[in-house]
This record gives sequence, C-alpha cells and structure tokens, in this order.
Amino acid sequence: MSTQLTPEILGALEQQAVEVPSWAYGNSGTRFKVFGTPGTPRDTFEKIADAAEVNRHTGLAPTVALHIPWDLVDDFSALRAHAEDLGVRLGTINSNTFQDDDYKFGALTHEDAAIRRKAIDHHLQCIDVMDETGSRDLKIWLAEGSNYPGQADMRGRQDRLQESLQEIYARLSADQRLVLEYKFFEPAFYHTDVPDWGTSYAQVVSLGDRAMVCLDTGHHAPGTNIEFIVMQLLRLGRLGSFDFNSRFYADDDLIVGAADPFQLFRILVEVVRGGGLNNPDVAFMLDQCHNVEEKIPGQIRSVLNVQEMTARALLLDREALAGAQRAGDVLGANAVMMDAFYTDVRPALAEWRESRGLPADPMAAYAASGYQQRINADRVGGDQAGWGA
Ligand code: PSV
Ligand code: MN
Repeated sequence: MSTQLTPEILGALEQQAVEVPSWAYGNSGTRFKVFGTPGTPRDTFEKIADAAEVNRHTGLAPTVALHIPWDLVDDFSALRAHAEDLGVRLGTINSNTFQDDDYKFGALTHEDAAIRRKAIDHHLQCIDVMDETGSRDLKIWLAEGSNYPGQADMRGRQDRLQESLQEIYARLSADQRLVLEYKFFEPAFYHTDVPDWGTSYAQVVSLGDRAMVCLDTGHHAPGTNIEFIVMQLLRLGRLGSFDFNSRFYADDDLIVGAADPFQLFRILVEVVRGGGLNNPDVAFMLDQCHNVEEKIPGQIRSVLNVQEMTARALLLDREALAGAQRAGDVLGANAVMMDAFYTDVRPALAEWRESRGLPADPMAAYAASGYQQRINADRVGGDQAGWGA
C-alpha cells in the first residue's frame, strides 16, 4: 500500500459520508429543454435503488436526501425499509415552496397570513415525514424575493420570515435540526429574502442551537471567496451542511469539483482546519442535476471528487504551512498549499478501495455491473420522474 496516504488520513477518509439527492436520478434540464433518458426512475423507490448503487460502488454515500412533495409516498416506513434493505438510509428532508401558484409573491414571508399559514403547514408536514423516515435535518431554501425596487417591503418580509421560522423550529424534536440555505438570486432577481450567509446566520441564530446555515457552493456571486465563508461559519459553530455542486456561470448544479477542482480543495482545507470533517454537525450533501450526462455515473464521479479533494486537503502539511505563515514567507506558504493540491492521490485511493473490498475504479465497475442495462429494459411504462415530478 502506498505510503502517501497515512493511516491517519485513511482513517479519516473511511468515515467520510456524502449524502446524495433523490432528484439527481430523475430527468432534469434547463428552461429550454428537459431530455428524457432510458432507465430513469418512475418513483421514489426507484430513485433510492439508483442511489444505493452509488453507495455500493463507492462506500461513500450511505444516505439519500428527499424533496417534498416530489418524493411523497403513501408509506414512508416502507420506503425506509426499502432503503435499509439496499444498505442506505433516508436523509435530509427538503421542503418546497417554489412550485405553487400561491407562492408567487412569497411563502414564509408573504404579506397574506393565509399563505404564510399554508407554507408553515407544509414545513410541519415535512417534519411529520422526518419523524417517519428517521431524518435529522429539515432543509429550507426559499424562492422568495422581488424583481423590482419598491415591489416589496424587504424589512417586513424579514420580520415575517423570523416569525414563520420560529413556528417551524418549535415543532422539531430534540434530535432534529433546521438548516437554512441562502442564495443571492433566482428566481427573484432584485432581492432575495435569504441572499447570503449573514442573513441566514442572523435568522437561525435567534431560533436556537439546532438551527444552522446550509452553504450551497453554487449560490454565490462569481469570484466569492467561499472558503472564507466556510471558515467563518465553522468558527461560529453554525455550518450545518453543504450542498455541493459546481458552476461556471450561475447556479449550474454541475458535478462538484468539475468546474473548479482548486476551489473544492480550498473549501475542504478550511473544513479540515475548522474541525468540520467527519463532524456530525456538518453534513456533506450533493445538490446536482445531470441534464446531459448519465445520472448514476454522474453521482459516482461526484462523491469520488469529494473524496479525492478531501484526501488532498488532508495531505496539506499544516506545520510547514503555519511555519511559513509565521515567518511571513508568502511564496513558501503558497507552495505548501500547491504541493498538496497537485498531489495525485488517485492511484493510492484506488489501491485503498480495493483493500476494503470496494472496486478500485467505481466508474468502470458500475459500467460493467449491468445495472444500467437492466433498468433501461425494466423501467418501461409509467411516468419518468423529473425535477419537480
Ligand atoms: C435552490 O437552487 C436549491 O439549491 C435548493 O437546495 C433546492 O432545494 C434545490 O436547489 C432543488 O434542486
Ligand atoms: Mn441547494
């Protein structure tokens, strides 16, 4: 076994878990076109089966996030048993207040108390689901905001948001958490009600200890130093979860580590630095859509990218780095960072995977498994699931 990855590093990697989203397995697209693909799941049970393949080939993805109402089923205990039979568990429950006509001008922030009531009740229903699935986290992302200056009273909306969140938070049980995700644009383009980490932090901090911030890597303006935000939220003890993905332009939801592997490395360096790795307080999740590439291999690639960059972040020689920083050795410090980033850990990881009974090359193992051919043949009839289906 290569000595590049020390037993300590391998021990940390062994504990790593990345939650996969149910919606990554359904069809998705842009507002221009959603392409259908053979083998696409027709219901939540089939999405879970696909997610279980990702875990089977990587050992990295033991939980699956659900989106309500997309993943509503008659019997959540049957879904839970189905997941467990396949070696995975049901994870974070995502609420959805962005696909209902009533929410055109807001949900938890709406001026109309009846619409706020409906949106709060939806979240309470999500918590009922969590009770059945055994999920810990309720993740809230709000599509609320305005398109034109003067359209909305931003201050009033912020106050109503706090009130609504308080009612939702109060319904959680002692082992459940609320994570509030921020995003600075889309679908609203002038202002959004939770645009940035500061707003999310301000909203959750007054709820209680089990309210945290969710950082979606695609939800920042181009050029934002995301690793700084990671550092700050860890420092404040409020980084609840990541929605990992990558982007070239906006909220592209591409494969994590694909657009900018160096950024993923820098984020993971701060995660390790701040004690966020394998820390139950900080959930690693993917939030991605595979519009043109194959979905299960897209998810396998994604969790492997997270593992690979975590390994490189763990390789960072922190003592040398601290020494260079103390000495004011700018280029020396930067060289220590770059040495870790440029270390190719793929052969060592392949060897290590094999030693644990996992495929050395999970992408190739999946391709050779025949699963895709089987689902392509079996999943005919019924409606294919899609983003929003
Ligand atoms: C919003 O863009 C978001 O990132 C939220 O996490 C949603 O729940 C998810 O996308 C839906 O795909
Ligand atoms: Mn997200």
